[in-house]
Amino acid sequence: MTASIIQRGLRTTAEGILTGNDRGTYIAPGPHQYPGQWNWDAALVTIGLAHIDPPRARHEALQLLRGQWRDGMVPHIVFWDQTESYFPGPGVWNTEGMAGAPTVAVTGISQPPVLASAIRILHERDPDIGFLERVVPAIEEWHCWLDKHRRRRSGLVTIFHPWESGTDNSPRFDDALGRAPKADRASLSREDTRHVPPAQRPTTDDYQHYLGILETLRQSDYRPELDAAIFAYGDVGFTSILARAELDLVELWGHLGETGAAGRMRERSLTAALGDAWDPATRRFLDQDLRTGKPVTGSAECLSGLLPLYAGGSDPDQTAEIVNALWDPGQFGPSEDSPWGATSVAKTSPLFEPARYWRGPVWANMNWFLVRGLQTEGLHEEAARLCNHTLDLVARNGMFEYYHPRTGQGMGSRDFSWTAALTLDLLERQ
Ligand code: 2M8
Repeated sequence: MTASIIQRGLRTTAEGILTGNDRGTYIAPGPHQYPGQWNWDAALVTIGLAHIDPPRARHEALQLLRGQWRDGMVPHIVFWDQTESYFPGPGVWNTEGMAGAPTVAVTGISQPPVLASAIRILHERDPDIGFLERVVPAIEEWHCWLDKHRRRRSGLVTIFHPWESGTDNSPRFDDALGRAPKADRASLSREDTRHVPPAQRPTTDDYQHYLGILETLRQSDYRPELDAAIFAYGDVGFTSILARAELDLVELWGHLGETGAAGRMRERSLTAALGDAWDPATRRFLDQDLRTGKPVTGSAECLSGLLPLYAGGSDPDQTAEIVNALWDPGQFGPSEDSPWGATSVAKTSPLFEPARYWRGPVWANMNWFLVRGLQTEGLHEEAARLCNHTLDLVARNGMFEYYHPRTGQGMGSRDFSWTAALTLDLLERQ
């Protein structure tokens, strides 16, 4: 088959998936399992829709912002369907009536802020000043909230729950999670393992901790002080995504005739925090556990530690190190017995599990962030290589939530929205 026929096929499939997952009020992450609008999923979907249906893309972004809390926080899930077929659903989060909560049911925590970057891509495809006037001030409020409430002095952005990272059961959280309270096993009514084999999902023990943290957060209406949060984790991945989003927000303010000076200052401070997170011994950017006050050495083995490349926050030496790790067959890169990358955990790590969720499988969104980072650094050949590698994986195996690095087999949810959306974007970046 010629390349153009394959590309056309990918485009048609991706469009079909986004249409199929469209619930009207929002686009679900997949056909089953995730009945709600997830924060960074919605932003990534907006990027895909920018190429095929800009008005629908604008709708998706506006809907996500309808879930914004009065203090500026944009939640990790907006439960448009009020369903309990997801655990933990709106009845567990129970935000209704809390001070500052939106009228729609939502969660009390956030997720990586990709939205400004998505809207910049959308605006480049299909400018709409009226839309920017609605969304840019709202995103500014969200970024201000993160700056004010989730940063200790000039440190990394602090997350209060592994779910805020988007890379939920990444092994870098194991120690901090292990110290967190545990909910009763009987209080779990997991729905995820009805859809996906348990071996591909977080363990019951993980879920007990997830719920334990949620219960503690709920006691303070999800707004504990930084020093009181039971799980307080400085996240290089989240910080990198925010740093990039700040730059994109400044650009968007420019279209509205404003300087966006505050965003530029925040971006400088975030990039400086990333610089401080560089560890010369492991030659990696390391997360920081605020409860122990120590860097998390295990984060050196996780792909999110390469995201300063996406932020433009690495110097030439660090960039070379990241690119090397990305392709190194012993680390995150393709190898003879494991031809698909980038793995979410380094293959040499004792914690690498090729089929378990964020502990080894390949994810299209992580590859997309890295493609964007390589492009920004002017490493166009490397960017094209990773872009084509990702499209090849998707073309051979379908648009899944994540992929087995040895076989390329799709796992988790089939017909996954962000994989479809980012395929559309990657096709434009080839
Ligand atoms: C996964 O997270 C949710 C909890 O938020 C879950 O496992 O139930 C993660 O992959 C997250 O990054 C993603 O946004 C969400 C929906 O796709 O699923």
